[in-house]
Amino acid sequence: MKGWMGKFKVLSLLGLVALFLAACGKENLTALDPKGVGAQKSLDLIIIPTVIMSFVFLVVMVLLVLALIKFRKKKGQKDFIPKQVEGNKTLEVVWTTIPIILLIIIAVPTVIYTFDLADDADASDHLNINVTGNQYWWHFDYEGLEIQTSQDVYIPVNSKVYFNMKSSDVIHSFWVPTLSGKLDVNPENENTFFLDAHEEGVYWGKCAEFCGPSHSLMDFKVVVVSQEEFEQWVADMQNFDPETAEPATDAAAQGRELFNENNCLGCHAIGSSAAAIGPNLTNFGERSRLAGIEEMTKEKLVEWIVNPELIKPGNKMTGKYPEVSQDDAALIAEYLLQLSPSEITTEDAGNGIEQ
Ligand code: HEC
Ligand SMILES: [Cu+2]
Repeated sequence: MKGWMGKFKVLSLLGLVALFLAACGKENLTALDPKGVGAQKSLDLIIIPTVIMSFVFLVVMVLLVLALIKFRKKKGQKDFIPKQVEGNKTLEVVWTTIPIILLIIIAVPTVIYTFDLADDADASDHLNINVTGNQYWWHFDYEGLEIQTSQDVYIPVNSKVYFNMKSSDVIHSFWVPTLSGKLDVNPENENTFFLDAHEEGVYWGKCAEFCGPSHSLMDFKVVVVSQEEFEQWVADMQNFDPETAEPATDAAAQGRELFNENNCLGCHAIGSSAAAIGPNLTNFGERSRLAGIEEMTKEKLVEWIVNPELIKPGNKMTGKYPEVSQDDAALIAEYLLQLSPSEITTEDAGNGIEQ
């Protein structure tokens, strides 16, 4: 009975591990299907030790099984103490040297890749994006381009893009598993690394450092587009002038009035203003998700405006503006959803995890 229970426990544990790995392996939020230089190097560094360790495991297991079979007590054999062997120089040298060699084989590429990926000597020749991590959203400021955006960051394919990161509050961690490894985002100092994506697409990013109640909802997207599309996007964003852009419909125009009246502008910039207590909403209508995570529908947006706490507990918007009625929220939603200066459209495949 006990043995059966033990087996059951091991099986259920294995089941859980399999389930966990299956979730990790889903498209678009995986480190095992690299689409960028950093992720490719990380995968190499996963494979090398895995192969070496599997080989070591195999050799040890074979020796163990052989020893168990060869030296076990035979039927009818009397009890006796076998010859005791103490100290064997050759053996000890062999089993000390082999692990040293194996560790060197692992260490050399690890150290080389680590320095490669942290190297920012050529940063000034490339596009630089200043990133601010905030509880629970990401802000992106394109250096020299006067473009501010939040939640979704657009970059050109096959091009090194440097991310200079700082936090406005607690420690976060910037992680787009399909494109590269993680980098801590600290309040005290700036950390820099690059992404170099080799396939167009929308890649999901996550905050990988526990930062408060909505930490697990602190998602963002890296939208990788062709060089031409990127230039188009930059031009569209720069040409957009919130002062002169007329709302698409009457409802949207009313929504704009309400947006201005309800203190929304106190935290949300529309246009290239750098003020960013809340996400920049210039291209809100093009975002793949609401607040980084929710499906982008009018209903969800109304829900967010009326009570964001239900969607992201502990967020920094709740309670900081006058109460908004459902009807007013619907008009504001009309206004926000038509904010889309750029013609570049992207399809978001989601993070592959059922919600
Ligand atoms: C005190 C500052 C503040 C005020 C005032 C404020 N917000 Fe926000 N808002 C935020 C913050 C912070 C977030 C990011 C929340 C998160 O994701 O954690 C946010 C997120 C949003 C989002 C989601 C943005 C995205 O990129 O997905 C929308 C839409 C929004 N706010 C609309 C409004 C509207 C409409 C008003 C006025 C009725 C308003 N906000 C007032 C701070 C504020
Ligand atoms: Cu975070």
